[in-house]
Amino acid sequence: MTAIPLPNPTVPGFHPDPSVTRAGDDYYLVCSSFEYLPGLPVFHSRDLAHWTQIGNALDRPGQLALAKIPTLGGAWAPTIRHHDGRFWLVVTEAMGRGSLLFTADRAEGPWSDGIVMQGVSGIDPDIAWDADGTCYVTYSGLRLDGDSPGDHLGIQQVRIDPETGRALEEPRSLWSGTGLMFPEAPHLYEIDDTWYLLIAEGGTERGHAVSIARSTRPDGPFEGCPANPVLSARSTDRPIQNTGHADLVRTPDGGWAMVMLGMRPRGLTRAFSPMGRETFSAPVEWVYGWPVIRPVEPSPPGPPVEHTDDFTAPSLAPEWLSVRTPAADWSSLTERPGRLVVHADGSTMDDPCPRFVGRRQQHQAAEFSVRVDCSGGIGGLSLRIDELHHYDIEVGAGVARARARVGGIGQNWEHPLPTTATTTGEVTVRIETEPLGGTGPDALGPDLVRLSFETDAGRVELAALDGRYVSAETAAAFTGRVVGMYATEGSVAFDRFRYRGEDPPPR
Ligand code: 6LW
Repeated sequence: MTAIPLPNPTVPGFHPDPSVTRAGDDYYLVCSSFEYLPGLPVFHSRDLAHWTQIGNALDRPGQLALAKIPTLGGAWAPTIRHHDGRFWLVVTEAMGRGSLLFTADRAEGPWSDGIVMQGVSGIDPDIAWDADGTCYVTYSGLRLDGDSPGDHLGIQQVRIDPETGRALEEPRSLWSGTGLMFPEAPHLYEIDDTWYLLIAEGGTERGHAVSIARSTRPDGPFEGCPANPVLSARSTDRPIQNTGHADLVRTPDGGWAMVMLGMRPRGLTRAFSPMGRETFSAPVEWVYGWPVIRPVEPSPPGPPVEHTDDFTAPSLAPEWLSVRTPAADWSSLTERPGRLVVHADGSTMDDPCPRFVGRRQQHQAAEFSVRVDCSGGIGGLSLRIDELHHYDIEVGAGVARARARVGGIGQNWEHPLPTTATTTGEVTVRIETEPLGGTGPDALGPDLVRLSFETDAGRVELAALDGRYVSAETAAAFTGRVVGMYATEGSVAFDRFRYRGEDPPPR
């Protein structure tokens, strides 16, 4: 078992379905990204504890076709592997073209344009090779399209030609867990001449679990571990819930570790997770040829984290995200040096392709602020789960406006802007999330979301809203909060973006 202290969360903020691979002394981790571009964030580490985002695997037009992808669809559950001197990445473009295969000489990229894996018709593809070089793709047989969407054929496997992505045979069914619903997230490993099949089952909600089986062959038959599920937080009061969708990796000190997704629900009944599914990790020890994983517990909260962006770099940092369309198509870092200029097309945050550039909320107590020059339009900051669940603070046309949209129901709060602000256009807008900790009826939600603006006449809070309605469970979202700048009219210039986050002690 590794002696490396693995912090939890390991990669905070909405980073679900993690997959990790080792290349020499370097580790690389990727996560799902759904309707966001650029797709599939890529992280690097040398110790599995400290991760730095080094880019996004799918950062060019054409690698992902998201423009018409419905909410919930998009880039689901990648697997990254290093094999034969190359990096390989398989992922499902859910509700789109299906399962895709990408390669790169370096994990930083550039990655290939991607090919559709003909004959792989499910989700959560894994890619593995045997000693002879035969390539196996193992996947969850969940049907998302075709004649009977929602049908589930269990864990499936085909041999493929890795150069063309084409299946070389009809799929076969493999061991599919202990009988819990939704066997998925398979990963295949050869460890000391034994083949292991790791899967998730129980569904990605509070019943999520990790189970494992082993065989002498990569195509089975597999024998399930007598201790399955080997990891789950179901029916416990642990602060970290939904643990599942795991991947195994050897650690620098010769031990083993597992990364997986989890959630940090809060509120009186611990029902709401503002940041959605995040990446966690745990040490693994092997007993009688089976992995033993201790329950995933949160690390003691660290000091506050601060990020600033003055938009002086030639391109946006990799953490910045847009929704379904690339930010480069309608924003500029050169028109007004030191500012991000966003050109509106009339879309708002209620639309599928808003002119929005955001980053993940990564701490339970978070503050986002940005200075807005609204002399040329209307824009501001939005805290977004999706187009039906978002809280916004915007300025322009002489007015500051807070907007709440929950399931399409909307409410606005308005306040005139001081004339100085209207002429200079310079207003700072702010979104703060304040975790609730009490036990009274006012603590049902996970936090309060405060929407305010500030001019030289002072700060005005327009609304303080219940955060449960912009949480993953309420929105039935696979993502989590993304907070960022948007424009709905004209052109709006942003600078002095500030993020400050910290986590209160776990409840
Ligand atoms: C992912 C699958 C899942 O492909 O959700 O609920 C999908 N389980 O493993 C998106 O995260």
